[in-house]
Amino acid sequence: MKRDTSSELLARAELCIPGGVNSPVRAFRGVGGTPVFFAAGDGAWLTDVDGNRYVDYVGAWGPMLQGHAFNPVVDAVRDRALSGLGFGAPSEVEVDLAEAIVERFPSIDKVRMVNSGTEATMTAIRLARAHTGRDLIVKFKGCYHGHADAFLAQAGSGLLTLGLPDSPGVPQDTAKHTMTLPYNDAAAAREAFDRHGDRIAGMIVEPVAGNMGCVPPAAGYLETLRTLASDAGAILIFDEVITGFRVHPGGAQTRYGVTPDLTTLGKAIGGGLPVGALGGRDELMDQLAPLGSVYQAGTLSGNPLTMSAGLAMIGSLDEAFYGTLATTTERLARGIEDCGRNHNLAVTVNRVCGMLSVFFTSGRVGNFDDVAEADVDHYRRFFHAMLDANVYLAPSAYETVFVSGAHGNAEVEHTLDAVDRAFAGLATS
Ligand code: HOZ
Repeated sequence: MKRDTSSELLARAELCIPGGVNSPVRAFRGVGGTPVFFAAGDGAWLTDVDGNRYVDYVGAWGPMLQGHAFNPVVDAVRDRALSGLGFGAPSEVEVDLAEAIVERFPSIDKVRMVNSGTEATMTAIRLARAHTGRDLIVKFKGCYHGHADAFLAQAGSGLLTLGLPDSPGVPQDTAKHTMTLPYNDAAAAREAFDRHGDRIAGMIVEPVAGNMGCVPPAAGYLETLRTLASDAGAILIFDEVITGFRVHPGGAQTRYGVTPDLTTLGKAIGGGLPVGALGGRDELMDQLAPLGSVYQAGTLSGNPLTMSAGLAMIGSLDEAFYGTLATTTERLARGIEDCGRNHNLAVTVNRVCGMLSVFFTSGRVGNFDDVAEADVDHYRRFFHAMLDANVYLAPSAYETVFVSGAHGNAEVEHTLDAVDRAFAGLATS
């Protein structure tokens, strides 16, 4: 397959953009080779600048729940754009989207819009610290909460892809206030709270981890975190930037029945445009300026184009959508497991509605240590075999496959056929 135009664009990009990309995982350092530059997306398909077409499982890293160029979202953005791109002042559509979120998330009385997941998580821990008068933040190894200083210890996503333990430039004085625990390990969490509970301001977790691949919570784990935080007077923050509106209309918190104090959202609520949000009960949210003294602000926050896109997206997510998304995810997961068995390959496929991950290892993958056992070289070869068979997966063994409502029978069959051939190649080499 020819990708000459992508190569030419990369050469140009490398002269004016660090690494040629605006977010590091896109550079293909985790899998080798040249990043593909895309020209267009429609439904479950992407078209690259050389005219090749791929079934897309990145979905812009999550927001494209209905596939690319979804008509209701495109129409909403086009209509809104004709009335002005932004005012830096309140507009009705911000209220509409906030109401739609509050209606679906029982833990959220109020929501503040920001422009990225990173802004949302930064604000969440500021609020937790202000509310408790404590400094310590607990996070989990392999979870990723954006690139603010406090979160760059043993983080997932790009840091795992590039093999970086954390980032230079984070002051020791900041890093010392972050404690990192193993994910899905209730005993480790209990021990940390026994020893440091009265110093912990907040605990932030991806209720389904999506940045070390997809790693669902063990039974009872989220409940344990809830109890520990409540008993210690600490704030429990669910980072639902990925899972919000994907695994359930009310997020992972509704799916698993565990209520956090604060929730961060992003991706789907912007319909594909840049967005983040922070929500929680009144008592906490009213501490944000202008009602309270916890400062947070943003010129582009609540941008009407973004709000319109998000509202159209959320409005399209009915029961039938979630039924289809769950079925498609399960068909893909089982199909990949079957291919693994047929070719005698050690493969574990984790999944939760709309998310799945293929780990080249046998046995359960429940935390980062299990993820690290998987064969990354197999993933690299799998990725390229799939790419050459017109299937675009995340260019990293540590990201999630995102399924959308636009993935139908034809896409599933095309994908499983490609997996079968890719696994045959892995098995014989
Ligand atoms: N950190 C993002 C995935 N978890 C990657 C974002 C991007 O490259 O667009």
